[in-house]
Amino acid sequence: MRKNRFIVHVDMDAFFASVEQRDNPQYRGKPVIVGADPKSGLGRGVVSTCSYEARKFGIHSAMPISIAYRKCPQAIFLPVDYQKYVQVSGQIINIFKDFSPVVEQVSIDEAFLDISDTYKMYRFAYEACVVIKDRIKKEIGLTASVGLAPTKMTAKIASGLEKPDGLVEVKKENLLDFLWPLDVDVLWGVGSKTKALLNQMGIRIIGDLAKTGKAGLVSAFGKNGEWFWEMARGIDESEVETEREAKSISNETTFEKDRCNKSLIMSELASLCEQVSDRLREGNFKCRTITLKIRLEGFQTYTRSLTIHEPTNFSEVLIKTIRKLFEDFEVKDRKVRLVGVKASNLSAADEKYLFVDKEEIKKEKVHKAVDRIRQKFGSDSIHQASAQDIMGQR
Ligand code: TTP
Ligand code: MG
Repeated sequence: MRKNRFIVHVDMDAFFASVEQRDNPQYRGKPVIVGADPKSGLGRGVVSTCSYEARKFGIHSAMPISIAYRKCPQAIFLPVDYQKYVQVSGQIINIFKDFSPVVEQVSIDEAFLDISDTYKMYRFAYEACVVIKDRIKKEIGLTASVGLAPTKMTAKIASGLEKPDGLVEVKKENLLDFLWPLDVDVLWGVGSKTKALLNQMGIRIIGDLAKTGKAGLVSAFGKNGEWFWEMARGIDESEVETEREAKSISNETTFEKDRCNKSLIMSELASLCEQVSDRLREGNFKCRTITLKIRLEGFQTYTRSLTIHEPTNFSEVLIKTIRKLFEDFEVKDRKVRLVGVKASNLSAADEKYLFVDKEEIKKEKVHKAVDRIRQKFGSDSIHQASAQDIMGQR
């Protein structure tokens, strides 16, 4: 029989805002909002996060900054100091590595640890979690919320239950009692559409799912249906992945004013393609799927994707694909508020593909040379001639 698993999920509390409160004692105990410049209520862009004091005013991540300003004009508004938070994140990950070599960083402030083989020096896995929290508090000066459970998904749910500064353990023998009363939308893969469908089928809590036949769930939701059925029985074999690969690379821009001039929008998209292409090459990736994101005035957001045959990290291929997606998207007379470009379906750039012709190899060399020039003289010093050509074809 498989040994007991002890999976830990750690999620820092109000991460960006807590770092700012740590570094500026005068902000402690006050509503702090990290994100776009509110410009006295006229600002564009969104809230990245806010302190728990600000949450009492109904403010949350991804809320337009203008609305946050309206709800709490007296709050302390701060810009995102991403570099600082990345550095703090690295220090926290180093602490985790003292507890287990099996650490999976999920985002800037979140990680899974598998402590099944290493917790014994603390006697109990729960005790190891207490020490993890203590060390983060003493050495980093921040609070974290921790979930401990036999499966990854349950550990993640548990860490969110008693935020901030929470610690929740779900024991193997209590797993189903813990899961069954919870709303189905806590499950990975259940978004608002799936939730509505499940509700139509009379399934509201995980316990309802457990009573539903596997075949019915699979016919309604395909592979996900199988996963829902397993989850409802506490079956989740997913492992903590030590070397998690980047799943996608994306860049986006919110315009200062909503735009309807198509050539200006396309020019911004071309520049985003260049940024994504740079980041792909920096990470030694190629992508096959390219996604255009458009947010119109009024906040309706659309995405359109194309998967190409040959993996690429060339900006001109990204631009050509995005251009096609943009032309096929009917903006009509509507104004555009935000555009984004995402590269996914990633593979290692070094992977050798059959039938790569000499022309491709030559292009690769040109791109590498352009990268070197950009590194030396700055990113605006040189643009792909072909990127300009594509722009010029309008
Ligand atoms: P979260 O862990 O989702 O949020 P949080 O740490 O601020 O608060 P909580 O106590 O609820 O965990 O995200 C971590 C950081 O990622 C957050 O501090 C800021 C950033 N972030 C954004 O920039 N935009 C977003 O929409 C979200 C959700 C997070
Ligand atoms: Mg967090």
